[in-house]
Amino acid sequence: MVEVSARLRELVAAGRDVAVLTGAGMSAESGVPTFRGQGGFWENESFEDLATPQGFARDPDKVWRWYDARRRGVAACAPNAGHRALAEYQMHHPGMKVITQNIDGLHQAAGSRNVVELHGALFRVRCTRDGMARDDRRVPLPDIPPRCACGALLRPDIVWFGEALPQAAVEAAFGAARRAALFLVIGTSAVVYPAAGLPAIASGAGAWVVEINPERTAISDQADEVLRGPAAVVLPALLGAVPAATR
Ligand code: BJW
Repeated sequence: MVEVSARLRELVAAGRDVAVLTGAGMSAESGVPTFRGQGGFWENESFEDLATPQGFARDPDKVWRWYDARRRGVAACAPNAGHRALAEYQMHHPGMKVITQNIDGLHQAAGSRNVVELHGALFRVRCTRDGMARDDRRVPLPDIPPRCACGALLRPDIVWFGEALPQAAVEAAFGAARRAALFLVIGTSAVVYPAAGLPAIASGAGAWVVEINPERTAISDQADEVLRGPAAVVLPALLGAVPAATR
């Protein structure tokens, strides 16, 4: 049973200017590991080695072996009930904006449209010579490290620490946060910027900010409402209550 305020119920039913920001916890129940905390990637791995341009320059083989393993892991995962609830809600409210820090593509696999990917995509590669990106769903990769047809190294099309986020995605995300009447922050520890700044932008522009997370986070105190629980349980309960007339 998920207790929600009357205000939240009204905003969900109205479905106007709804935006969501998702993080690794969104995909936890699909079997994709999170980054921080128990069992998270950064518990046993060094992000400096695996998720920085310097780490890649030092040892592209090591970085690619890690990403190849993650590609294999995610390829075996499916969207969970939380992804599906968001996608279904968006079908009834096409203006809803899904902004994600996740690179796993599970929102799209569930049917969400126009997903704003702030940190790139796991199944996309980019040439280190000309910067051209393209989809690459081969699992496992036949060669590590993979090379472009031009002979240059390919890299994952993912935003590593210290790198700029894609400009179009940043503009779309900040625009949606400024316009939002309801802003859901789902499954993120909210410590990685600039994404972690979006709830404050939304709040400053008048949105009702709701955190959905089983644990307390860096933005819990800023949220207008907190729903403590896993995304795959809370989202169907919250968004499944769309009034019959709008279904
Ligand atoms: C559940 C659940 C369930 C569990 N249901 N919930 C301002 C202040 C301080 C520092 C900075 C700043 N601005 C920039 C920085 C530096 C840096 C940064 O933020 N560092 C901080 C860590 C201190 N930011 C950057 O470097 C960014 N770049 C940048 O700012 O560039 C500036 C620039 C401009 C112009 C030119 C050049 C540069 C880039 C950040 C890129 C982040 N990339 C990563 C890794 C990519 C590698 C990969 O994935 O392969 O993206 S880091 C990692 O963290 C990943 C994630 O997207 C990101 C966020 O993590 P997330 O999603 O929050 O996951 P967790 O694990 O932290 O949390 C999971 C949550 O789920 C928990 O709360 C659980 O409780 C919850 N949960 N089960 C719901 N079932």
